[in-house]
Amino acid sequence: MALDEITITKAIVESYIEAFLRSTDVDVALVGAGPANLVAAKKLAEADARTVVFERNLSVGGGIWGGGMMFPRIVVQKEGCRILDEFGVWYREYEEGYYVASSIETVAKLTAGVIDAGAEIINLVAVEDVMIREDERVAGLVINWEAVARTRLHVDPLTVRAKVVIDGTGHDASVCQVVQRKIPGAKVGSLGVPGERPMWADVGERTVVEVTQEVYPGLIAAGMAATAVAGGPRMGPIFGGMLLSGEKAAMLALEKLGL
Ligand code: 48F
Repeated sequence: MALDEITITKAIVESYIEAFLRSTDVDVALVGAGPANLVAAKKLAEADARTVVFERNLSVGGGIWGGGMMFPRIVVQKEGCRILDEFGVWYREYEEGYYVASSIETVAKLTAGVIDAGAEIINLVAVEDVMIREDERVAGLVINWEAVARTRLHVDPLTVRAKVVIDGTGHDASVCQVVQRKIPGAKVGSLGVPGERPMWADVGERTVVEVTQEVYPGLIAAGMAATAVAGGPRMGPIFGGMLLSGEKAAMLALEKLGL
């Protein structure tokens, strides 16, 4: 078969644009494709919520890849293994209650789970702002190519309407920060995004799940973003809390959607 470059070009552009257009009006828009949001996206899509994840980097997976100090392994405590099982991630017990998994397998299988459940993942697109409405609730996202942000080109963004937004942007809590900064009088969470505290794995892991919540009307914080909003401690390369936080964020979003 003779190959035509223009057919290849059209196949790529048309199929991408179709997916992109489907993603402009959704039930849940998730910002960041780290572990918390990958778990949340799978659960949402499984419950038939129209779901899109925006990730500014080329690769999804956030802080999973690097494991601990570039040793590509993650530790998950007993409570989180249920979620690894759901995604089919292999792990072994290291010591009682501590389980270890490959970072690479974890990213691959979480990502495959999201896609198989029917959610869209859009990479290379950064969320730079939110849309708000009369009642000041978050009503969607303002997006642009990450390349535009990195090259500081003056290019206006586009928008996505969403009934619920989940900030899973990790330590930066970048969506929560935007809301806190740009909406006069807004208080995101009860403290207004003070940022995370130094490391304390035990407390950090429990806190991240407890503080996963709607932090502003229409905006749920998950994973490290939830910790940053609540001023909880960081926990390092143990990931059970992130997985369980994602599960809780999805449950809260589904409650809001009535699904
Ligand atoms: O940081 P990240 O992995 O989020 P998480 O789910 O997990 C935290 C852990 O990885 C680790 C930890 C574990 O104990 O402490 O840090 O809370 O992933 C966040 C993702 O969000 C993307 C970013 O590139 C990363 O992949 N991201 C951040 N800001 C934006 C964004 C943005 N404005 N637009 C789109 N993506």
